[in-house]
Amino acid sequence: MFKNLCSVLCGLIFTALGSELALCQVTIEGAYIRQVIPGQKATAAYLRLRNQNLVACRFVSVEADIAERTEFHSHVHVNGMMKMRQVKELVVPQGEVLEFRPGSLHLMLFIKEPVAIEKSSSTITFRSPDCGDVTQLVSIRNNIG
Ligand SMILES: [Cu+2]
Repeated sequence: MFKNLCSVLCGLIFTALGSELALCQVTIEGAYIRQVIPGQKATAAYLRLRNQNLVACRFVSVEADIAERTEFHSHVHVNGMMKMRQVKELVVPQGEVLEFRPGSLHLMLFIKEPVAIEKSSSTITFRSPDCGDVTQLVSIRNNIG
């Protein structure tokens, strides 16, 4: 219902102005970055990406303030072992939510030291050639499993 209304509204706005407005974009929900443990070079971030755009959105890269490099990672089982594997790009179908959570798909932040240990938050930016950039300030939390 909401999805349909959103599509109609966006359609009207696109037609009227020929440009993209703040409505019906991709949003980041429930995001947090796991606190960096001193001595470690990387940490993970978890969130939900909700696509309220009119089209499927393909994300080709992601960046974080506190990281030199940020990657999409998935967990896979190889010979009974849990391993992380880089995922080059992700697609969120129109109207759907992609979840990044512990033990599954996640963002891997290869951190800048000592910045990452001192800060309590970092911006995270997803880049999509179809849907533009999606940026949010995300807090860094401790004591999360
Ligand atoms: Cu990882």
